[in-house]
Amino acid sequence: MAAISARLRDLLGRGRRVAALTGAGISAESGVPTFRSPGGFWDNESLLDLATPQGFARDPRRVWAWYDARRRQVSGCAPNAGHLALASFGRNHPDFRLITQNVDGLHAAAGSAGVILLHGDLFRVRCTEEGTSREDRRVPLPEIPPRCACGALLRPDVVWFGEVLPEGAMQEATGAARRSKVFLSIGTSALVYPAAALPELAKRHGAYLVEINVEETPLSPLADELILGPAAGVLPDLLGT
Ligand code: BV8
Repeated sequence: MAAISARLRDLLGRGRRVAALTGAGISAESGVPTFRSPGGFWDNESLLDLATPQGFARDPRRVWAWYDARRRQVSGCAPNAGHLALASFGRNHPDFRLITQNVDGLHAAAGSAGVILLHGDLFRVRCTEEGTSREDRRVPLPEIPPRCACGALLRPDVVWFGEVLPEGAMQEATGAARRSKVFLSIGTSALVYPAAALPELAKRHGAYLVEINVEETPLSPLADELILGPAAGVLPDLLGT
């Protein structure tokens, strides 16, 4: 098992003002492909065709075929020990804040409450005319691309590249990062902004910055502690849950 310092164990034992940012890596052991690892989502599809408003405008059918396939894939996945450890830690520490870039809903499925969703939700859709958003868990979708009752195209209610993040979520996330005494960056390549700026922000405000990943990332040199290992194996030990 990966080495964990006595200092970190002491800080987490006290458990005050802990915050965590998760990325696709925490869902890898649930069977959800990551984006940038080999065999990941971006492997054979281009980012710009699938995760941008321009790509959607150009070919909504192609984008929805990709999201429908992801919805189907994710609906067959269950939270893993990493998700469950964070949910348990959150129940025992009311000031714990969990921030995620993931849209797979596995933190909520594991029992985490109040998850800050930076990039939206795979199982919510938004009307391109009315702007209204609602839950839609139909798998597979009955028609591609799906349409609103008003006749307009529906889009996935996620944040694409070039789109601003939900204002409330970003405010909550930056507040949590500033206040944190321990900031855990878990399973993220730390490449996508503004989410990737959160660990740096936490550190600037005095947090003990911990990175949990199976490989080093651009964040690693800044981290006070790097724990190399799979999240599902590291987190139950690290969080004592
Ligand atoms: C924004 C959609 C303001 C939802 C995603 C030019 C023009 C416009 C913007 C930009 C620009 N240049 C840069 C930007 C900013 C841009 C950006 O950061 N680009 C990067 C690529 C350089 N950001 C944006 O556009 C954001 N908006 O800035 O708005 C603005 C507006 C207009 C103009 C200018 C600025 C929007 C960002 C959100 C994009 N949407 N997805 C979806 O369909 O999912 S991002 C996509 O990447 C995913 O959502 C994911 O959340 C995110 C980050 O990826 P990770 O989660 O880190 O996953 P990844 O595969 O990369 O890494 C997995 C990691 O896990 C690896 O490190 C691996 O080692 C590790 N791992 C694997 N297995 C395990 C593990 N770790 C632990 N255990 C394991 N078992």
